[in-house]
This record gives sequence, C-alpha cells and structure tokens, in this order.
Amino acid sequence: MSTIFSTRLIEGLQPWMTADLERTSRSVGAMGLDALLELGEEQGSEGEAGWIPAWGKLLDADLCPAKYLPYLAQYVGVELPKVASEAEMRTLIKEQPARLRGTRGSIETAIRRSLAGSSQLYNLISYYPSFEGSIAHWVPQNGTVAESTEQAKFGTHSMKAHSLETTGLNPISNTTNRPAVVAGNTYTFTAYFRAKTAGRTCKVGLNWRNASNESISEQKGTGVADVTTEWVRASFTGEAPAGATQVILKLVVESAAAGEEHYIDALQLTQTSGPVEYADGSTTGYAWLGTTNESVTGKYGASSEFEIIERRNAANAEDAYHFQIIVYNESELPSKALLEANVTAVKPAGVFWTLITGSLTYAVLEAAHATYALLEAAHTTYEDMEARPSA
Ligand SMILES: [Ca+2]
Repeated sequence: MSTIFSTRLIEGLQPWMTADLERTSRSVGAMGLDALLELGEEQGSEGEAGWIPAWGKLLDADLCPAKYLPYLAQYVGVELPKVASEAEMRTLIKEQPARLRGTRGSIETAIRRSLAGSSQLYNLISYYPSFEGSIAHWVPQNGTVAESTEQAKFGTHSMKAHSLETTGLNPISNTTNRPAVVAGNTYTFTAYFRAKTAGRTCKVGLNWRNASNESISEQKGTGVADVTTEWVRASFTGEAPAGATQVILKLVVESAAAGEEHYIDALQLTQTSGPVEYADGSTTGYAWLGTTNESVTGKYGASSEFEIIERRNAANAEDAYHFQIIVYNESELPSKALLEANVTAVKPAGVFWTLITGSLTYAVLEAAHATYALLEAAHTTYEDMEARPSA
C-alpha cells in the first residue's frame, strides 16, 4: 500500500483534516499514485543548481526511471529493441533520434555501435576452413576424402573422410594449405568431428615446418570420441618452435575400420592459448581478408575505421543509390585500397547499399539496431539526404 503519496496528501490538507478525510486520503494513496509523485514532483527550486521541474525526470534520458524509457523513446521516434539493456536504451534515445534518420551521422553511429571488441587477425586457416566449396589441398592418407553436404557444423558442407584400411584415418593439409606461423607464438588448432556410423578417438595436431617446408616437429592434442548424434571438437595448443614459419594441419581418426566414414568441419587456427569460438570470413562480424574462402579471417572491432560512400547506380540512375560501407583498419586489416579492389558485389535493384567483403554486409546489417537504422536510412531518398544537415 502506498504511504508516501497519502502521507504527503494528509500533510497538505492538514488545516481541513478530519478522520474521514484522512481515511479518504489514504485510499487515494493506495491507488498507486507514488509513480505519479515520482515523475511529477519538482525537485529543488527554479534558478538553482540541480533543479528538476515537474515531469522533468520523465523527459530526461539520464534521469527517467528505466521502466518509462520506452515511453520517452517515442518522443524522439526511437523504437527500443526489447533485448536492449537499460544503458543501451538511454544511449539509443540520446544518439539515434529520428530527426537524424537518414543522415550520414546516424548511419555512422549505427555502424560504430555494431563494431565491438578489437580488430584482429582471427582464423589463420587460409583455404576453405569450413569446406564450403572445396576440399582441395587435403591429402587423405589411408582413405579418401570428399566434400559432403550430408552433415555440416557450420555452413552447408563438411569433409567426409572414408577409411580404406583398418589403421585409422589421418588426412593432412598440404600444398597451398599450410597456414603461416611465427616461432615463439602460441597457437590453437581446432576441428569438429562427427561419426557416420561408429565413434572413434579423434585428434588434431600440427606439423611445424620451416620455410623450406621441412618438418621440425609434430604435436597432437588430446583425443575426443566422436559420436553420430552431434559434433565434437578436438583441439591442440602449442608454441611454434624455433625456425617454424608454417604448419601442416593434421586430422586423426584412430582405428577407423575399412569402409568407415567420419565428417570433419570448421577448422580453426588462432593465435590463442586455448580454443575460441569458431569463425571464418562468412561469420557475422568477421571478414575474409582476401578472396572468399581462400584467405585468412579478420575480425572487425571498435578500432576499425570505416567510410561511407554514396554512389549512384549507373543502371538505374534516377532513383537508386547505394551506400558502400568500407570498414578497415590500416594497421591490422587490409588497406582501404585492397578492400576497394575487392568490390565485387552485384547490386540488386532497389537495394540502397552494398558493403564490400560480403560477410561484413551481415556484420552491419544483422546487428539489430544497425539494421533498423540502415533500413530507415535506406528509405530516405538521396535528395533528402543531401538536403539534411549532416550530424
Ligand atoms: Ca562447413
């Protein structure tokens, strides 16, 4: 039962207070009018520091009680995502008001918000780490390997290894699929395994090689048993020995019987002291740093620089414009020139933006609020954008 409002009411009515009026005042307070008091009451005095006028809290993005933020957001035309935290809601109200919709500044704010963490090289496997289109440069050893769409941990493809002998399977990468390493750095290699019929002990390992492709040493991680019902991840962590400049990736299925098959997917080599979440250039927030599927993966972060280029679609010059958003970081990711050289995206009619390096398209567009902001921006005509002040 509310007592704050009723207590204040009784105090305010003191000169006329009777037992009946007091009972009435307490019933009015019991109606839950504390919330009204919380928002409607003036604090301090006008002209003095810290003064908050009546209803001032409700319309202040910093002072407004959390439960009323969606209400306040309506005043500036912002739709708050249901998953937003209180801090995110306050930020969105302050940074993304509708009057800035369609402006370059608003798009920049949305992109900035979607770029989190630090920019870094991530998955160092440079040739089809998820087997999405090729299993080239894999030497089967004791069996055969084939691209398969029967199972996939990531994407739609995996590598299916078929044993021809009873000594197990151990495909290794070779030729152009020897990721570069630096002696003294610690690396973690991981892969997912899945049995087609029978579970076996699976391991991953690295064969450290020098610049002449001579073997220096070889190490494997702990075995994990693969099963037919889900993917299991095997990992190995080790320090690159002196002289090592590259590695051959080794996948091992121990004691596989002749005719037995196992699926392998989502290979990852990272410069980390343990396994980290799988990502390649097709994963949201990451990018191929060269040709799709045939280059290492970089992760975009808050320190990435970006640039928005507005460009008229030559095929439909009157009414279609594109935003190209190029994200790059001069020190850690490819140069702007290299990224621009990779602009290959086909621009479908009616789409107002293209982002180079396909994965980044989704990095930005799928970030919940960025999607909203960009879609809203896309609805604004180019002429309108030019007429608006940049913010
Ligand atoms: Ca895959």
